[in-house]
Amino acid sequence: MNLFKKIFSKEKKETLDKGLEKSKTSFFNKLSKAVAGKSKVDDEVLDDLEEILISSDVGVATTIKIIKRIEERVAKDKYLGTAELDTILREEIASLLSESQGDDAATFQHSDKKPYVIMVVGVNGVGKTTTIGKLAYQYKKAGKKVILGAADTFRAAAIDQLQIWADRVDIPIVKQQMGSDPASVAFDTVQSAIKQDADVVLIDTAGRLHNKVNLMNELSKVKRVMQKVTPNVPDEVLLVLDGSTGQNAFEQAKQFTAATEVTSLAVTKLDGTAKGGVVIGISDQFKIPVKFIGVGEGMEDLQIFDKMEFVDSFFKQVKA
Ligand SMILES: Nc1nc2c(ncn2[C@@H]2O[C@H](COP(=O)(O)OP(=O)(O)OP(=O)(O)O)[C@@H](O)[C@H]2O)c(=O)[nH]1
Ligand SMILES: [Mg+2]
Repeated sequence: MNLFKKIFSKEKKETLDKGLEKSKTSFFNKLSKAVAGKSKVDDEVLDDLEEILISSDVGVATTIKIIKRIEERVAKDKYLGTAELDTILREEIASLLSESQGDDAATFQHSDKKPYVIMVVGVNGVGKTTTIGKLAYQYKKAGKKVILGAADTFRAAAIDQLQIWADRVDIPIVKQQMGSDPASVAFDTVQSAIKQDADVVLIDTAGRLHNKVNLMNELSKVKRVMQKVTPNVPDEVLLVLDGSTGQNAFEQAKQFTAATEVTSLAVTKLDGTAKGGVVIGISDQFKIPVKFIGVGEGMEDLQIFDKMEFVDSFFKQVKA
């Protein structure tokens, strides 16, 4: 089932272009400085490019990969003009993303299994609750019946915030008091979804507990307890990462993927940051599909991550 492609397609290339503007401007400004007065891609240009990619938060490992590929092309073609560097970089980044994201990552596919349970995880402040709200809005718009589960019981404000999204999107929410057992909230939510024949369940979770081990244990427990209602849930564990934190986002991805099975990623706050390159590194390093990107705080500011569109937008000429 290709649910989101349809809704997201006519869309909002403009929002993406605008969101990536800072990342692009910063990247291409540095790049044009590096090649100023040079006609040929030589070792010095490659060194500069390496630095630029790293400072754009692409990450060291992915940067090395990209540089190596360009070196190979330089070696093969003997002469590579700096004028072509943009095009070549674009090709290499696009092929890197294709390798790591597969071909259908741009669609949000899931089976018609009911209810389809998505557990949303990530450290505090990355945009979990907001992403849930935006997703719920898209599902609702697509005619799906959605239920939210307020399994972040660590703070009262967290429950209130999810309630605000439920009201805004006009969908039901299952919640308990602050401090109650998150697993019990998740259990109730899935049970209620089955009773109401809902299509999609979105479970919000806490990003902050007394320590990391507690958090990971809690997430495992939430999963285990939901499975008492119906086997093989959650269908997705969506890890939300804050793109504006650059290298921290890498660290978080490392920790979460080590502790729990993450099936997809959402990278938020790509608007207004110069660290958009982080998406390239994260896709390449974790081999987990980046399904969504957040480009603003509003209900509509969530996009399917389309790797080609992303590259297009990134390399679209920035006005000087
Ligand atoms: N600019 C921008 N802001 C965002 C985006 N996504 C979320 N935010 C903002 O980031 C802040 C934190 O978002 P939340 O959704 O509360 O984050 P959370 O992960 O649920 O945080 P905790 O519940 O504290 O763990 C809010 O002010 C959001 O409006 C985005 O894509 N772009
Ligand atoms: Mg939250």
